[in-house]
Amino acid sequence: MAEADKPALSVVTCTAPVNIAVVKYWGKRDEELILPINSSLSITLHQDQLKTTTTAAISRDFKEDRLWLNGQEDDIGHPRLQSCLREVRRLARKRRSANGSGGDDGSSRGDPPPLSLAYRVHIASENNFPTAAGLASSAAGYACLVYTLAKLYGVEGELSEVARQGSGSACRSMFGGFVQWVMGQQADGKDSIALQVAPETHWPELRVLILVVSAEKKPVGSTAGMQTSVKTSLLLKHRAEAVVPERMAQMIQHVQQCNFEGFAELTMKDSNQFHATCLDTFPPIFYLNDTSKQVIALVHRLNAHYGKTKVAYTFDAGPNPVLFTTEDTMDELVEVVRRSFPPENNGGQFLKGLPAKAASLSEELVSAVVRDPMPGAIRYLLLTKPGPGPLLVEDASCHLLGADGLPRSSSS
Ligand code: 2P0
Repeated sequence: MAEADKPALSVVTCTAPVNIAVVKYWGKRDEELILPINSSLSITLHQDQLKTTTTAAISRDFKEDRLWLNGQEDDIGHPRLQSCLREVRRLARKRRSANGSGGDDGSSRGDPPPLSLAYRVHIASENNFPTAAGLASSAAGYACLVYTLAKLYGVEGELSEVARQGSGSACRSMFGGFVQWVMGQQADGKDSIALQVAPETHWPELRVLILVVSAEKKPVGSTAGMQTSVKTSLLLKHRAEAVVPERMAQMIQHVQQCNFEGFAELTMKDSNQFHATCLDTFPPIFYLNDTSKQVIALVHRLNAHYGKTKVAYTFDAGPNPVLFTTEDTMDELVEVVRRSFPPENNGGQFLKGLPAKAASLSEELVSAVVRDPMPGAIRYLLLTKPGPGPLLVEDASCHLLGADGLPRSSSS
C-alpha cells in the first residue's frame, strides 16, 4: 500500500474506576446538564478489582461513529453519550483554534490534518466485573469514555464537568482516592465539578468489602428513582438543604484526619438517610432486601461487641452492602461474614480481590455476633481498597480495537 493510501488511524486506550459514595447524590436540579440538588463525596475503588477499559479510535476511513459495549455493538445515539462526545470535540476545537492549528475539519484547506475532528470515531468499552454483580458501572463507563476521548483529541484540564453529563456519579470517578462533587450554583453547570479531597495513598489502612447478594430482581433505576424522589419526598428536600452541607464539611474533616469512627458513623447515617428518602418517595422505592437488613444488624452487633465502631456499611441503589473497615479488622470481618452467610457453592471462590488471612473467631464473638446464618444469601465477596483515577494504557496489545478499527474479539 502506498504511504498516502494508508488509513490515518489514531487509537487510545484508558481505564477508569468505580466509586462508592459515603455522602450520597440523589436528585437533580437540571436533568439535561445533570446538576445535583446536593454535593456528595465518594471513595474511588482500586482498578485492580473493578475497572472499565475503553479504546477509542479515529480514522478517515470510518464511515460512521460506532460503539461496542462488552463486545456487543450498541447504540451510539444515546443522548448522554452524544453530550460527552460533543463536549470533548468542542474542547478540542477550542484548543486547536487557540493554538492556531486550524479549525475542525480542514476540508476547506483541501488536505485534512491527520486527526481531523470531522473523522468518525469507533469506541469499544468493557468492564472487568460482571454487570450482573449490581455494581454501578455507569460511573466508571462515562469517566473512561470522557478520559479516553480527551486523550485521543489532545484535550486537557477540567473534564469532570464533561463526565458529569454522562452520569452524575461519573464526575467523581475522574479522580482517585477521596473525591467530592461540589454541587455548584450556576445554571450552566460550570461550577458543578469534582475535586480530590485526598489521594488514594492518604489512608492506606482503609479497606472496602463488597458483598454481592443473590438478588432476585432488578431494582428501580437511579435516574428514574431520583426523579420521583425530587417530585415527592419532603425528606429529600430537607436532606439536601439542611443536612448535607454540614455533613460534607464533617466528612471531609474525618477523611483528612483518617478518623475511622467519625467517618464510619457518618457513612452509615448517610446511607440510612438516603434509603429513608427512598421510602419517603411516593410510590416508595425499596433498594434494601432482607439480606441487606441482616448485614446492617450484623455490623451494629459487631461494633457493639467491640465497644467501638470498627466497621461501617453503605448501600447504593441496590441491595449489595459495601463495608468499610481497617486492615487490622479485615480478616476477622471476612470470617464473620462467612459464618453469617455460609457460601452455598463450595466449589466457587467466595472471596475475590485482595486476599485475607484465615482468622479464628473467639467463642464470645461468635455467640455475640453470628445469629441465624443465611446460607447462600451472599454469592461472593470482593475485597478492595481506595485506588487511583483514570489511567492511560501504554501497551498497544491492550487496545480493544484492532488496526481495522473493529473489536479484536469480535468478527463484526
Ligand atoms: C451516589 N447513586 O452518590 C448515588 C447513591 C446511587 C445512590 O449516583 O442519573 O447513575 O446517571 O446521574 O449517577 C447513581 O446515580 O445517576 C448514584 P445519573 P447515577 O453514588
